[in-house]
Amino acid sequence: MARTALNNKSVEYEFIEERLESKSQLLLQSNPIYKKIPVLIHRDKTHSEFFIIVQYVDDVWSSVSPIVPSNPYDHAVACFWAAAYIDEKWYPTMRSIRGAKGKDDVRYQSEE
Ligand SMILES: N[C@@H](CCC(=O)N[C@@H](CS)C(=O)NCC(=O)O)C(=O)O
Repeated sequence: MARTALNNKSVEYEFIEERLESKSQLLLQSNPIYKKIPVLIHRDKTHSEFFIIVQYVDDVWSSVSPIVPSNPYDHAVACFWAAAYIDEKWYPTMRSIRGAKGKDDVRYQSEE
């Protein structure tokens, strides 16, 4: 889903698959607190947590296809639903699918 933000902005990036059963050194170094994906590496700085990445992408490429509302109330509502939906629904669902299928997961690295 963080990838959708980059695609929405037509940002070119390198997409790196991550095997969550044996996390790479790059992931562990990039997100030492949570050790989770997604992670965005941009200009040698790392960003983690889906909605923080989306907001960062929206801020950096602000002139293209805005994602997060600028109106403070609408912004707060978007943050509320992003947190509630993504953390409580999306990731648990992805975890159960991954558990069922033994699938890999991913992280992204912007090329800009
Ligand atoms: N709160 C995080 C949740 C990220 C998350 O749960 N990622 C899962 C992939 S679906 C993960 O990396 N799981 C590996 C693990 O829990 O060790 C976010 O918003 O990005």
